[in-house]
Amino acid sequence: MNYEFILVTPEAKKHIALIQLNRPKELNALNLQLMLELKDALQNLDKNDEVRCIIITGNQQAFAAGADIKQMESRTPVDLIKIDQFETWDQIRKTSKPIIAAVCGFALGGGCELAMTCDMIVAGESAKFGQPEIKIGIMPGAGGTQRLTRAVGKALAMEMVLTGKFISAEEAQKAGLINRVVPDEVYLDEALKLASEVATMSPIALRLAKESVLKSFETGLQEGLYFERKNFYLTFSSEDQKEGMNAFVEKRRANFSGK
Ligand code: DAK
Repeated sequence: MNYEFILVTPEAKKHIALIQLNRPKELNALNLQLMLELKDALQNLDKNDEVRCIIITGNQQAFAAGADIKQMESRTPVDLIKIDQFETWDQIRKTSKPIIAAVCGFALGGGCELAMTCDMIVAGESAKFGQPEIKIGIMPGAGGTQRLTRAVGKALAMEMVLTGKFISAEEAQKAGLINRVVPDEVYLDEALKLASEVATMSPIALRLAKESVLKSFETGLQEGLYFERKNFYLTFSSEDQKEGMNAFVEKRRANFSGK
């Protein structure tokens, strides 16, 4: 697939792939084509054994200002059902490798939802997060009411969803929505640093650990603990478990092969 609206660097650094949303004039508004490209890129990177962590970013002005309003404006419910964008978003959510959103500028509506679909968020200090759909007569449709509420709690989520208010990177960090705030000039470098740390780990353990953390959003405690236990046992079937523990005993750095 040739990409028109994203730029993909499969090896931005060792074991780290970078996807840049690339519709700068439209503040990276997420049109259907862009989302299909993103899905395709993530599916390919997920299958690429060299890749252990993926970063999704935009530019200094915008991560993404939401779904493309101009493209959505004349849609009917039947159009929406036929297009079935949820299939695309679901596939993105199913990426098994860790994804870091490197956010600067606007992360609004679908842009905020996309960042929240990632596993960690690093933001430049000018980043603004919001779910302003209410201002255009709709409401969040790609997880905004659910993931935001789980991350920041009811009070702030309600205010953001019902008034469309934006929050700053600093507020987002205090509220638990994002991992760290850094100066704008280094937001991507910091995301790469975090990704580098992740990418030194066993890819199998990363996958099972990510799956287990995400499971906690969907289950009660007992079921979640049971799921975690199975994945924990499974890590012991990997060569990486032997290597990791051996390296500890031998007081050296582990070199994980992904087997
Ligand atoms: N869609 C289309 N174009 C957009 C856009 C958007 N979301 N956001 C910005 N643009 C375009 C502007 O139209 C403008 O284009 P020209 O007029 O120059 O051609 C250009 O980007 C620059 O924007 P502004 O001139 O407005 O720039 P400002 O700095 O003055 O304002 C802003 C920046 C981000 C505050 C403003 O552009 C803005 O309010 N944008 C809209 C934000 C918004 O309402 N976002 C939520 C959209 S609804 C679903 C999945 C996802 C969704 C729904 C369903 N399924 C899976 C079914 C998501 C829905 C949404 O995100």
